[in-house]
Amino acid sequence: QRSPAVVTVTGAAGSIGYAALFRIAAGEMMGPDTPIHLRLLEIPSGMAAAEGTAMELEDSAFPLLRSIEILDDPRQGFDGTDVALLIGSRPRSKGMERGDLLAANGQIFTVQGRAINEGAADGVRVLVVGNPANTNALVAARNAPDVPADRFTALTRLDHNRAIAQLAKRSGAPVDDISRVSIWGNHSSTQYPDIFHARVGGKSGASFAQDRVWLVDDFIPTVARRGSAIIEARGASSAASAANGAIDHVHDWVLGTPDNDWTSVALSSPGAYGIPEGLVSSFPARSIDGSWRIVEGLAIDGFSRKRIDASVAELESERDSVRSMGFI
Ligand code: NAX
Repeated sequence: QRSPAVVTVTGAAGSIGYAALFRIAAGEMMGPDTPIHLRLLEIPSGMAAAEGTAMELEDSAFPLLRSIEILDDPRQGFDGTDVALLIGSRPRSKGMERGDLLAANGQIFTVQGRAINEGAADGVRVLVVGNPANTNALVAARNAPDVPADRFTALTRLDHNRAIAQLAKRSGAPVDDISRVSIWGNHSSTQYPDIFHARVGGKSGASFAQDRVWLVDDFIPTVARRGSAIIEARGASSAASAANGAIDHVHDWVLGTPDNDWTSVALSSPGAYGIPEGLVSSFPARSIDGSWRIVEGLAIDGFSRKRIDASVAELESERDSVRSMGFI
């Protein structure tokens, strides 16, 4: 057995938290050999529900689950943390302006970034799920100056998985015959799901992209607006699939991506592909020896460039907003 991992989940009483925690405790995220110490971090109004979730976790008698703590103090919540899933955030309520949303979340992720900076384990891995995820990750990272920026990531794996699923439907190829899909930019409706470098069974993704009507009017908007379609159908936002994406993300970060494939991760740009340094943007990336490496050297044509640039422009404007509010 490996040494135990301290896993902190914020928003533990919420829908995604509920869908994620049991799978984490079952070993699906850190692998079957790593015992887990769980920290459920909530705000005071979520503490009672988190207690209930903790009772159910206990009642599952997961062999790998060593302890469960329920906390509402970020400092205690991130003390010694190896993996932090930052799921809890302030949702957009009716009539809320985008600026108000960025301000409310700027507060939350400033506090959490500082607490991670003070107390988390060396080598901490942070995944931000709570929206606006990319910019929340930027705020947290900037408030944790002693933690390398590449330890802060945001979730676009759900978008990545959605793109694979749509491509499987279109091609008839099974999901596990599809590789090298890429999500670029922001986790928002401006994201760009890129299939030009994908492999679909024995074929190139580019051969599917030749059908521009399908690509532009169907594939790209279906992936980019899937979250809204699910809210409309379910009356609630994606929870189990988001939890699944988060678990896939951390699993691959810790244990590696499969040979000959890559995944999509929002991480601090080193300036790759002309994306301004420091923006937390989604890139195609491989996990090697426990670190994300952006896939280099992909040819980006005019079609893709235009779409990447539009999403990056949105990220820049979010960054400028949180900067003007003093969060970074
Ligand atoms: P819920 O409203 O069910 O749960 C959120 C939980 O977070 C609540 O229990 C709340 O008390 C808690 N919380 C709020 N502020 C907190 C803080 N400062 N510290 C600790 N806990 C806090 O939302 P849920 O459906 O679980 O979604 C959570 C977040 O994920 C939302 O921001 C949502 O927009 C985002 N999503 C991100 C996705 C992605 O792919 N990146 C996809 C799914 C989802 O939309």
